[in-house]
Amino acid sequence: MTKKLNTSVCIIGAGPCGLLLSQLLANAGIESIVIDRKDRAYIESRIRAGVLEQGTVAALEEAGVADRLHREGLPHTGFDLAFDGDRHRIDILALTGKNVTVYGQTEVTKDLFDRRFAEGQKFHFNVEDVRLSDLKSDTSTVGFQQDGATVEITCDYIAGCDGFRGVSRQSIPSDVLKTFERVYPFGWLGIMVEKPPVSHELIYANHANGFALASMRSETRSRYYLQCDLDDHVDNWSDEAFWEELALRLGPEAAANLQTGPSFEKSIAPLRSFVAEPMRYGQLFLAGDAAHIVPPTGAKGLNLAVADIRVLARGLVEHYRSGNDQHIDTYSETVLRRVWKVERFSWQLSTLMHQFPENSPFEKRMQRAEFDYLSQSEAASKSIAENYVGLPLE
Ligand code: RFL
Ligand code: PHB
Repeated sequence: MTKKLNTSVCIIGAGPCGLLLSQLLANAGIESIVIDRKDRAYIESRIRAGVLEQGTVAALEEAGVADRLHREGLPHTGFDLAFDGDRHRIDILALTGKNVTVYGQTEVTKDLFDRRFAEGQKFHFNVEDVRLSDLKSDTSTVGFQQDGATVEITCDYIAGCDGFRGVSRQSIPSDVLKTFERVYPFGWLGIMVEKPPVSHELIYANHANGFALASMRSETRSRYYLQCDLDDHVDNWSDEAFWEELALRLGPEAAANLQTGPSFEKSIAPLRSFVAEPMRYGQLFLAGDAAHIVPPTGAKGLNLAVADIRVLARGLVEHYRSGNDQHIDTYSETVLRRVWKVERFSWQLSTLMHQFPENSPFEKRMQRAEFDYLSQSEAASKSIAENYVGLPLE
C-alpha cells in the first residue's frame, strides 16, 4: 500500500533552512510538508553555529520567531583577531554601523520547531530511502519509506534543504551539476563548557601551534575550538589537555581570564569550501548546506543558508500570489553571486588564521604581513567588518 499525499512545496530537511522556509510559506498561506531522516530531538541537539548576522535576525523577525532571540541573544559590536599573542579588535559597529548577535543554532531551531508545531505544520520524521522524481514536469514527486510504509508526495516545487550529505543535490543529473571544492588539511576540535566566556567578545587566534577560537552561547556558557589534525580523535584530548593548549594559543592576556571546567560536548569537524551550480533544476531548488559549505572561520554557514531562504521564499510567495515567476527564475544566479562572495571571505579568513602544514616560511610571513596591515589600516579592517556583519542580499 502506498500512502499518497499532495502539497504545494515539499521541503526536504528540517534544519534551520527547511524550518524557516516552511514558516515563511505558512505566513503567506502556502502549504508545505517537511520531511527529515532524523527526529526533532536529534535535530535540536546538534551543536553548530553561534553567530547571527543582522540580516539573519531580520529574517527571523519577519518570520515571527525572534522574541526569545531578542530576550536572550547577546549583541556583539566587535571581535578580536590575535596573531602570536598580538591582538587587534575589529570594531564592527564603528566600521559598519551594524552588529551581530550570539544565539545558538540549537535555539534558532527550537524556536522554529515550537512555532511550526503550534501552527500544525505537517512533518514526516525518520524517513528513509528518499527519492525525487519528475523534476522537469509541473508536478514532481518525493517518495520515501516511513515505519515500513511507502509514502509519495506530489507537489509543485521541492526545496532541497537537506544539508551537505542530503539526497537533493544528488538528484540533479551529473551532466548538469558542476561542483567546486576545497578540503582543508585540518579540522576543528570544539568543546562546550558551563563557564563564563574568557572574554565578552570572540577571539580568533593564529598561534604557531594552530588556530584557536574563543566563543560563547551565553554569559555562563562558553564554546571553544582548536585547530587539530584531520586524523585526530576526541579521545586524544582530555579536558586538561584542551585547556592547556587553548591557554597557550590564546596568549597570556586572555589565558589569565580563562575559567576551565568539565566539557559537556566534544567533537571534531572537518573544514571544507564547496559550491554546487546551478541551485535550481526544474522544480527543485537547493538551499543552504545542500548547495554550499564554508569553513566555519567567518561564522557564515547558517547565515548563508538563511539568505538563500529569504530569496527563495520571496520568489515562491510571488509565484503563488500573482503568478509572477521572475524571482524563482533568477533564484540560482541571484543567490550564487552572494554565495561566491561569502565563500571568498570564509576562505580568506581561514587562510589568514590557520597553520597550513604545506606553508613555507614565505607564506607564514605573508600571513603576518596581512595581520599587521589589518591592524594598521582602517580600510582593511572595514573590509573584514562588512563581510563579518553580512553582505546585503542581491
Ligand atoms: P542542516 O542543518 O545540515 O540540515 C539539513 C537537514 O536535512 C536532513 N537530511 C535529510 N532529510 C531527509 N532526507 C534526506 N535524505 C536527508 N539528508 C539530510 C538532516 O537530518 C538535517 O536535519 O542544513 P541547513 O538547514 O542548510 O543549515 C545549515 C547550517 O546547519 C550550517 O551551515 C551551519 O551549522 C554552519 N556553521 C556555522 N554557521 C554560521 O552561520 N555561524 C557559525 O558560527 C557556524 N559555526 C557551523 C559552525 C557548522 C559547524 N559544523 C559542525 C558543521 C560550527 C560548526 C562546528
Ligand atoms: C561558534 O560559537 O560555534 C562559532 C562562532 C564563530 C565562528 C564559528 C563558530 O566563526
